[in-house]
Amino acid sequence: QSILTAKRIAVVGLGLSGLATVRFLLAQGIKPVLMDTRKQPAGLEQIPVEKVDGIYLGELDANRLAQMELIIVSPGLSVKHPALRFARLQGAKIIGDVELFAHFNHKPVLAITGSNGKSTVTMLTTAMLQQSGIKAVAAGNIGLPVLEAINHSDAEVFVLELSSFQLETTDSLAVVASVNLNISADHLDRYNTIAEYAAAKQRIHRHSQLAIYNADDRMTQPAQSQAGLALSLKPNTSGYGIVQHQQAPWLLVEGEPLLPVAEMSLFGEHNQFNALAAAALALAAGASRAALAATLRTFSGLAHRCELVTELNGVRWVNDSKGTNIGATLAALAGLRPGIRGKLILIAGGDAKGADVQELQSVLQQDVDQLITLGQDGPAIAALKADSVQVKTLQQAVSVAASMAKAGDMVLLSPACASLDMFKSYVDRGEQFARAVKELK
Ligand code: UMA
Ligand code: ADP
Repeated sequence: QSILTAKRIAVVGLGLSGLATVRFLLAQGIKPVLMDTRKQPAGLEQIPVEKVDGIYLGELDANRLAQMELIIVSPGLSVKHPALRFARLQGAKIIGDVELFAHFNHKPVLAITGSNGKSTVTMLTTAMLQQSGIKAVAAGNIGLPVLEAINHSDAEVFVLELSSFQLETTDSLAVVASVNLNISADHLDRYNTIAEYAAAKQRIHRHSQLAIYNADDRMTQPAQSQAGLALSLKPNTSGYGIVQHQQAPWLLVEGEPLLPVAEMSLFGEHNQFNALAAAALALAAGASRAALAATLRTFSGLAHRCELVTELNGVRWVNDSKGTNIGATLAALAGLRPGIRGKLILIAGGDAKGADVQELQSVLQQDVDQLITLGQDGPAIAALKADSVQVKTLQQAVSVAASMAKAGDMVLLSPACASLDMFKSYVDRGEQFARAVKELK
């Protein structure tokens, strides 16, 4: 019985995933009602108006929504929206695009969530499978909507990056293996408590043949007794970790040394953990060990994640614009600090999304030599460290940093905050940073 036999189907939210959902429904011969709370969502002109059952923009009409039997809601919109709550009470079923994907997909799926490291693990896993000759397609929160990916007819495995928002509206996604990498405070503007946020992420393990979790982070553990694999960089018995082998630390995978850590192109301890997670996922979907090692030797990471922009007069400028929450910035500092001879100058601030910035205090004291802040929550972060400098623009932050830095120092943009108070996206913020740095020459 197809979920799409529902009468009166609405798509709420017309961003990337909403538009892909509309195209998918049209191809199934469905005529959906479309809504978006924005007056002018960007992709509106792509919709064939005559093929849909009306487009309603602006404040959601609760009565109209309550007439629907099935509502496919975008991740950017909270299901706690009063109009959606009302519709549910009136009997509407509310799902997300990933749930619809789950109903129509027949290929193996690997699923990745966590507060930090999702995109890195998603791309690493995809690359390991491809290196093994398996056609893997990465989709979901990474950027390609799942209902667009489903059209890749030659895909053999889907590697899905899933946010807590996507998981909230997903019930029946069956996966070959799932991983929940870590939980740290994020998106507390959409969740009342960290427990509520963690519970959304835990849903990834619900129909998983292999639930992979972080042994050092209890909130990632699958709820019931389920085929689980615990990852840890500390000594453990899972067969995954770091071992001393031939007088050097090696990645241990399925109980056998795989590769010396020093031969990985990614740096930082958090990336050793990401490598173990990707290895476990890729093996579950049929990758070869040789391909795992080959990928880890060459994969040097994604843009805007601890990415070296340039080295100028002995000063390294590093773009970690994707450090959009406190956990990410803490990981970046822990990973980078040991490799810095001189001072670490940190540029941070933006929209903290309701997080308690106090959690940065001890690291700001111990690992950061000079702090420059900007954005909406810049003042709260600046207050955590003596002699910090507050600026208005990223360009100012770069020139202040340049005036302080000497050979051997590193300037790191890792905001611990979202970018939306000042930029279009974290990509925009990272690109503006790189441009300002290059103009220093
Ligand atoms: N919006 C409205 N009204 C609406 C619908 C959306 O104001 O009716 C706003 C949202 O609050 C948000 C923006 O529009 O600010 C986009 O929301 P959306 O749900 O339309 O997003 P999409 O364009 O469909 O993109 C989504 C994911 N975005 C979000 O979850 C916010 C993308 O993840 C994902 O790549 C894409 O689907 C494809 O699957 C981005 C993201 O920021 C990278 N994710 C968050 C994160 O990683 O922290 C969760
Ligand atoms: P996500 O897709 O979950 O936002 P990314 O792979 O894009 O994660 O990495 C974003 C940032 O998070 C990185 O620049 C790094 O600072 C931090 N990070 C990456 N992996 C981990 C990890 N396993 N644990 C903690 N922090 C991490």
